[in-house]
Amino acid sequence: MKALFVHPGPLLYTKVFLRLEPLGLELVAEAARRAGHAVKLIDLQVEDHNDYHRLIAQWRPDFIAFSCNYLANVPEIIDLAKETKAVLPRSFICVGGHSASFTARAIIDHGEGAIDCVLKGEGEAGIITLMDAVAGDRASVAKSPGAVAADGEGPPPHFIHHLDDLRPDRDLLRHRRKYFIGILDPAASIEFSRGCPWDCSFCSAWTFYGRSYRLVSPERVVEDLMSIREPGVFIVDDVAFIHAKHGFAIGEAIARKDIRKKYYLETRGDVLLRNKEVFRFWKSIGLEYMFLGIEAIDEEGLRKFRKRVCVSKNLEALEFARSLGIEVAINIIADPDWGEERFATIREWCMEVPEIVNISINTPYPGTESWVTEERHLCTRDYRLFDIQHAVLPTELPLPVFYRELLETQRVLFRKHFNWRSALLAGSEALQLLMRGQTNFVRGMMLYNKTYNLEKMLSDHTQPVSYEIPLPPTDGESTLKPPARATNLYIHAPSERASRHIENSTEFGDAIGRM
Ligand code: B12
Ligand code: SF4
Repeated sequence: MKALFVHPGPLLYTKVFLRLEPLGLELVAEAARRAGHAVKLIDLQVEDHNDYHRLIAQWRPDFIAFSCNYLANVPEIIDLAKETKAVLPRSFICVGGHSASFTARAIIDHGEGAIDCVLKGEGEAGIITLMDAVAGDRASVAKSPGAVAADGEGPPPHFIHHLDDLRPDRDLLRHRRKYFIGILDPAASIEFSRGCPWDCSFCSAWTFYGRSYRLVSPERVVEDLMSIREPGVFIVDDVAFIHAKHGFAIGEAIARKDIRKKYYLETRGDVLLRNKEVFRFWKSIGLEYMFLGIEAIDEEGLRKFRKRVCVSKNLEALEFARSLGIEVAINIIADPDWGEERFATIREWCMEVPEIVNISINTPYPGTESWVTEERHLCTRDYRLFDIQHAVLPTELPLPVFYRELLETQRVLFRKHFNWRSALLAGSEALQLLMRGQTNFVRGMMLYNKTYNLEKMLSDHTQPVSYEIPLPPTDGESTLKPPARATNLYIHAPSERASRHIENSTEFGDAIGRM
């Protein structure tokens, strides 16, 4: 079959701070290619809908697969599927990815016949069986593992056998120089591990992968890295280097091969403190930027999110990262019940720390525990607003005042960051980027005010809504109180505690862990 894999358009962040290669889709596409299908990939973060329609008209694929990691992309994907079905009525259209897995039935319903199937879970595992069913007996589609179709649902999705078996088809991308993260421009993405053994209430990484945590071997990582041409590398792992041994083994293999890259990764404060030597070593081989999900600066907030880490540990982690000379970005979650005073306190705190601070808004997501435990009612069901930059729960302050405070806080932080960047621009790195023809980073910075703008944020709430996110369940499940295990949220079934590869000291060892 001729199979087209499609990544939807840009998100708010993507326009300013980063735009990453669609690694998950490259992996799924490569699995299909290896099974003998002709494969193409289009990324609408860097191409537009006209390019998509032109490709559809010229190549006339039999199988079109959309990647839907983010809820905010759901309406775009549904409209594209409908437009495609109108011109290629015999094509088979499927949607997969993180968010699609948690909203599968709703996506089929919104599609009104245009979407033949949602494939839940890890795409590499399910795509071949699904494509075999499509090429052979379409009536058996609904029996494929992970498949949800109008006429039924298959058994739960399988895990792939081993992460080392996977290869992303990096050559499928037509505009590789368009991917960047901050000053790492251009940047490629790579995976060292998959899944997360923690269970924060606002996050769906653990419910998607059944709280499993699997590793790619150092040999395989190095092989993949050697095929990457970009000087910058974004490590996509939810929590990098949970296991010191694994982190060292990869780092040493990289040093032996003398691979020189600049890296960006995300991790937790407690992991950073527990594995200091690993991060120190990684600094010596090119680790330049790190993202720490701090989320709250008070114990109550951390407890609410079930981060299983305390404020003092997070602050100690920041100290340590600073001492290594790594540039750190952190995230703080603003709650819709915040008032002006709370924003002012956060602004003050953020100005005191040298880190780049990102502020997101507490947003319950399908697949997270907060989705079923949140007692406040959603004030919008527009998928496009579920991007943690818009308030989907009622705000205590009038909405325009809440956004004014939020944007003011973000702007203060951006200016703090941008001043520093401006200095760079005048002299060194950014200028070098421009001279090499890499304009992503500089262009992103220039789009900041246009993207993060009060009028625009407010008008986003008044747009006509074609598709509404389904409401959280009300039949008993919604009475779950943390730390109750929301077992029926899982996409991949959870495995035994022993297979989660996490040390007791991390999970249960401190005061927060027992709460
Ligand atoms: C990079 C990234 C981003 C980037 C995206 C940049 C870009 N597009 O250029 C940025 C920073 C913008 C971002 C933002 C957000 N992200 Co994010 N992000 C990631 C991250 C770190 C890596 C994604 C990745 O490449 N993964 C590796 C590949 C291999 O996995 P994958 O893409 O999921 O693909 C697999 C499956 O999903 C599936 N699949 C994917 N596509 C398809 C297609 C088909 C047809 C099929 C069958 C299967 C399939 O198969 C793939 C292979 O197994 C993940 C964490 C992670 N480790 O996955 C979080 C993650 C996806 N993000 C998440 C979240 C919550 C967000 C945010 C809401 C806030 C936040 N906490 O960061 C925002 C808001 C986005 C929005 N506006 O809606 C969640 C889940 C999203 C959700 N729907 O619940 C994740 C899992 C992180 C987490 N632990 O919370 N994110
Ligand atoms: S540690 Fe990070 S990835 Fe893991 S559950 Fe918590 S927020 Fe999600």
